[in-house]
Amino acid sequence: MAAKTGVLVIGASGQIGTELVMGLRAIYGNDNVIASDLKTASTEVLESGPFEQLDVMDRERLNQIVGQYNVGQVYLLAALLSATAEQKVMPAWNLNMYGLFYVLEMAKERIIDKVFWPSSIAVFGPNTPKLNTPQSTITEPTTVYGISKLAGERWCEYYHNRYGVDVRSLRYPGLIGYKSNPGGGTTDYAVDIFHKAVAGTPFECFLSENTRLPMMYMPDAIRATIGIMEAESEKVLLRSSYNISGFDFTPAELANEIRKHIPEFEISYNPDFRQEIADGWPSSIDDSVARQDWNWNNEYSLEMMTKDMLSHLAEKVI
Ligand code: NAD
Ligand code: AKB
Repeated sequence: MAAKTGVLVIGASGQIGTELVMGLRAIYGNDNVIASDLKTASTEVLESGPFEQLDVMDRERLNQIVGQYNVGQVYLLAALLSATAEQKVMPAWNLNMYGLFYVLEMAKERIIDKVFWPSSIAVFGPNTPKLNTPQSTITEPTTVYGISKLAGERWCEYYHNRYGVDVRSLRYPGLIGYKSNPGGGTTDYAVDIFHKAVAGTPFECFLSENTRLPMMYMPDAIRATIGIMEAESEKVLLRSSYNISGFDFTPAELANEIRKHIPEFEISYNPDFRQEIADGWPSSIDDSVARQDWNWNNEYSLEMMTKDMLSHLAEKVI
């Protein structure tokens, strides 16, 4: 049988997908990486390779695309994130769980070979140790998003142990990138703040000034994602999900970092319902298990990320 050369990204028009598709195309070739989403993709994604409109809940269409492109690997990014999920509880649960089941079932049936599915720091909750949160610790999430991610982790491990499914997963912290806007999370402020800073507009933050959260710059997140998928199977010892970490900061610290480049930048604080979500999450993450098992290493610091974000966004404004 011919090798399955297709790589399908589901949810490719979102914050991560927009950048992951381009990273995968650089490795596997433009024609082999199929972007798919409910909504259309960025110009860069549309112009560089195939795009298919897909609702992951439509199993027939999913099967058809997988067959048509001889898909071996699926990156499943479609989900409702923490803030949106609190407004749309059942739709979030259904998408976040059934999307995963449909893809895991295809892997169980050996229609596809390998699955990437992202978890989140949202699997932790208010009873979890907040500082340097370890890989294995209390996971008692209090949001529908966190509950769906924790259940997803358990199902990934179950499908691996019971059916030999090659599924790999990372608990992403809040991700920051300049190529696309975030899609309804609690960490979104850390992207929005840069757009306001570059536009010369004051920023009103929906989290309080001292809310410390773990974050990561998108290039590191893309490297980690492709890194765990490329790692030898024997090295991926955890088939639930790995902690990964970049850096952590509070809104006030991020504003100060931005002021090193834009001294007149102004920030004010008006916490809303997302504050409670953030208060239940860790402040920093211990990712030593990922470092040990498959050699994960982050590259970007808060300082490097801030400089890079501002220079790329300034180019867009010009
Ligand atoms: P996003 O909201 O920006 O993108 C999700 C994409 O999925 C959107 O383009 C949306 O149109 C698409 N989508 C929604 N419903 C769909 C459906 N039924 N069928 C097909 N596509 C559908 O999210 P993101 O930030 O890119 O996150 C991707 C994944 O990573 C999610 O599972 C999320 O939980 C996880 N994650 C993200 C972060 C982060 O900071 N961005 C952190 C932790 C985990
Ligand atoms: C969110 O805020 O919902 C996401 C996440 C950390 O999972 N960015």
